[in-house]
Amino acid sequence: MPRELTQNRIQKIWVSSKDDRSPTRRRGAGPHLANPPTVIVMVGLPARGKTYMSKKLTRYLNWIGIPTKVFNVGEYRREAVKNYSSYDFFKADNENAVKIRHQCALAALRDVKSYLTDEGGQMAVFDATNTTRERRDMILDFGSANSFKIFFIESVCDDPNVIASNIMEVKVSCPDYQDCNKTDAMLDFQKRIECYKASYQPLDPDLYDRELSFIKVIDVGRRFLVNRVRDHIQSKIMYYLMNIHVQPRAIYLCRHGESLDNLQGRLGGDSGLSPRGRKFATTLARFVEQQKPKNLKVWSSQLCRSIQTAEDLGVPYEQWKVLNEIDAGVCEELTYDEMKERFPEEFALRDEDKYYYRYPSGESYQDLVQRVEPVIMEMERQENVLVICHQAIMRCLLAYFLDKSAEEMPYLKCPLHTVLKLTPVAYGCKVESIFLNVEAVNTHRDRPEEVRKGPGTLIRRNSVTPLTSPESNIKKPRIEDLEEAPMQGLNHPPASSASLGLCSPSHLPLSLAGQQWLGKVCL
Ligand code: ADP
Ligand code: FDP
Ligand code: F6P
Repeated sequence: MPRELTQNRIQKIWVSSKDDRSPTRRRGAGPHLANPPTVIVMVGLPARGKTYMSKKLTRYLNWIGIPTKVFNVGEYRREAVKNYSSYDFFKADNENAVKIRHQCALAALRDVKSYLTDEGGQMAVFDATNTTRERRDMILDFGSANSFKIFFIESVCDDPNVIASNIMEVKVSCPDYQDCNKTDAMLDFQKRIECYKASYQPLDPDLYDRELSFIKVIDVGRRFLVNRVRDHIQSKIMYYLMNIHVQPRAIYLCRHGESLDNLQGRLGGDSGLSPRGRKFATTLARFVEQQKPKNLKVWSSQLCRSIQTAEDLGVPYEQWKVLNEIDAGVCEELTYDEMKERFPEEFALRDEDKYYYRYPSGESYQDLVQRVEPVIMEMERQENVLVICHQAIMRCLLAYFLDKSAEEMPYLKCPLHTVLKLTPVAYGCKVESIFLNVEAVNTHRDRPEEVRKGPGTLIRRNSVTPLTSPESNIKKPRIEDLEEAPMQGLNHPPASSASLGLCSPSHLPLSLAGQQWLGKVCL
């Protein structure tokens, strides 16, 4: 008997009547992946951009709807050993430190396992050096024991200038060097790298690692080596990594000038600019002249108000249909009040779950993310870009750059006549909001108070890392309880130690070459 189908009221998707649950209560609620969860394992010497790529990739995967989290073993190590004093800690013959580092890796893997099995995660990024075969074999065993796919990303770069500038940009100001001047921090970090080099075994595509799935990013993306990419998401990751770059640049986002429909509070439509909207267009042209971004690429949508705004810049620009505003379907050209009156149920449903809500015969924010993904990919490839778009589209783009969750995205504030200038810095983006001093109507409608107070149905989708989360319920100083019985898939002793799975903090010394162990027994 064919199962009866009903239409899900929020997303307007046909589902079996037994399964008419809110999209937010379904695991992930992103693209339907039939795949088992994947652990992305970073590989490479320190200061090779592993954390940079981990965070950026995680932000992208979350944004496309795949719940992903980074597990940075450095944070676990800093949690375990509070007072870092020198590179001695990373020497291969510092046996106790070797044990601690192994314990930290196990603690992080344990959190990876909980995230992927109990917390709805789909991808976990295991961000450590993972420079030895022994470590990688342990991770592969962990993957097999838990039925997780393992995908390695190795960064290989030997250009001393790149390494020095990476250390300067992020390492000298990291917590390890908080009481240290930059020159000493630089020297210590370089010696730390030498410690790792002594035992580094790069992934070997010809022999030892030929069956593994991996991508090697060589010389900051100048070349790539791709081995046994096995599924859709792995190839998406590969494509993404091939498009990103680290050149300094600015991304300018703004909406078209105020339109005639904006003046009346009408959704969508294709009206032209109001007189104030025209003034904004000329002011934007002056703003661009003052900023003088080199080789600026200008993109607009294919709607009249956005094209009129771009035309006034007097520079070549590209029109993208995918940048057109959200399609409000049967509600196009209504005001919010008219929509509430004519389609009260739809109006309430949108407030209930604005990210997933799809207008009848129209689109949702979730649809927009799929639609603008090629724009994001192209923005990653470009250097200076100005995108003239629309309220909902700008929110989607902004959510990607600022790592905002699905819950926050549809309520991000993107006022008319205001340019947001995004400048990539270290692991994120600096944002400047520049109002161009031309008055405009306010088109922002907040989530009503009564809905906000109701039970939170939306899933979190942003990429917090366990030990750096501002939320205390996510922070877990996990290193303290390492004497617990090792969990399945994590009880593999390193070749050099008979039973590391059983090594509890009580087996560790009170102090290591200049460091202080802050595990339970030593406090
Ligand atoms: P790691 O995690 O390997 O110790 P980080 O990610 O902390 O290194 O280093 C950040 C720096 O790496 C940034 O300055 C960034 O510009 C740079 N970077 C990003 N991608 C790469 C890459 N593929 N190769 C080398 N450096 C990179
Ligand atoms: P990070 O620079 O990101 O802090 O420097 C290497 C390092 O990462 C150390 O902090 C950290 O202890 C280590 O990597 C974790 O990786 P391994 O367990 O592979 O050494
Ligand atoms: O009101 C301007 C506008 O760009 C409309 O065209 C569009 O439907 C709306 O904003 C999107 O914003 P929201 O998702 O908050 O309704």
